[in-house]
Amino acid sequence: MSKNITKEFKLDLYEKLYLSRRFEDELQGLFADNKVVGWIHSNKGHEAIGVSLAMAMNENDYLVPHHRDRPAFLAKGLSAKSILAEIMGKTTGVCGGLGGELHIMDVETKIYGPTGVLGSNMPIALGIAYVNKLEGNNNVVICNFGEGGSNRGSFHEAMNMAALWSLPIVFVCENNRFVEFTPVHLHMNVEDVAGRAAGYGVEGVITDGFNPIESYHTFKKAIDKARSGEGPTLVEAKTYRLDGHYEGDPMKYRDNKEKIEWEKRDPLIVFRAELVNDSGIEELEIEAIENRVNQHMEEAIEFALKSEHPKASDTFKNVYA
Ligand SMILES: Cc1ncc(C[n+]2csc(CCOP(=O)(O)OP(=O)(O)O)c2C)c(N)n1
Repeated sequence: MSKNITKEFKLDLYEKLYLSRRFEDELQGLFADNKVVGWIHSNKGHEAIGVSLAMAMNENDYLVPHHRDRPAFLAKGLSAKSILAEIMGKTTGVCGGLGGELHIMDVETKIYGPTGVLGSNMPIALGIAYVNKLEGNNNVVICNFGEGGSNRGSFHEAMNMAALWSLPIVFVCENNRFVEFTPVHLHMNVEDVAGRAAGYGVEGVITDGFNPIESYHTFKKAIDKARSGEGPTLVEAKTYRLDGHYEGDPMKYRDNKEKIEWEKRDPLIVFRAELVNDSGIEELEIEAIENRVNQHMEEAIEFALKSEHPKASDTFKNVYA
């Protein structure tokens, strides 16, 4: 059963959404100041998916994410400090600064991935789900990917085996309508990734990835189903990538009118307005949350900036093969 959506729940959700957005704003600023090692891929437009998903999970559930899942990392309890320091290549980062943006891994919060190879997280998620089933430990695995990732062979293999073995796994496709610089209709002949689930005898559902409450209910239902032994679900969360593929992408391939229409539905604006207009929450209460998050981000930035880069002699630390 889904949790009741209380005022506290909504405020907690908003705090996590706001933290996710502020994190991206600050990260983009640090990138512009040349403080970041490597590329970054903005999550703007994915916040409602990541946050509602993490809130629908149990603490011991596993997240095997893709490259736009920082909102889920933050909402699952990985600190802004340790993510930021990692992306800036500092020793205080969650992987000691050696993983960078694309390899955020944390055993404590059960975040396993992502990797730089699209779709390579799917067999990993499948393996963890298989172990969970053998151990009978009741933990569910969430495997995230984009609609581009769903075109890979690993998607077919993972869906097939997960269905066959009725594994405790939920596949989450974050369909943001672009694969790098290519709009969705130029790389797929179907409108809905969820429809692909039927080919494996799996339930496929669509949720509005700009609506955090609807997404929360959808994810919770799929996770509860997996936990109760009824097998996998493919959830397609429809969203829109509000920024470029990576920072610095001039986005010449996209229709600006379309972008403006989606921006009007931005959950950071719409959900916030709903809190005030429909849930009777005081503007001051929301501002207090925002101030707290802003302060938290300032501390995270200071922490990451002051932290050290790894030494050259640390290059092969924790390297086993
Ligand atoms: C196997 C593989 N092919 C190509 C790439 C290059 N690449 C990195 S991100 C990306 C776009 C992925 O699109 P999607 O899966 O829809 O996720 P999104 O970036 O839109 O969130 C591509 C093609 C890669 N990393 N791995």
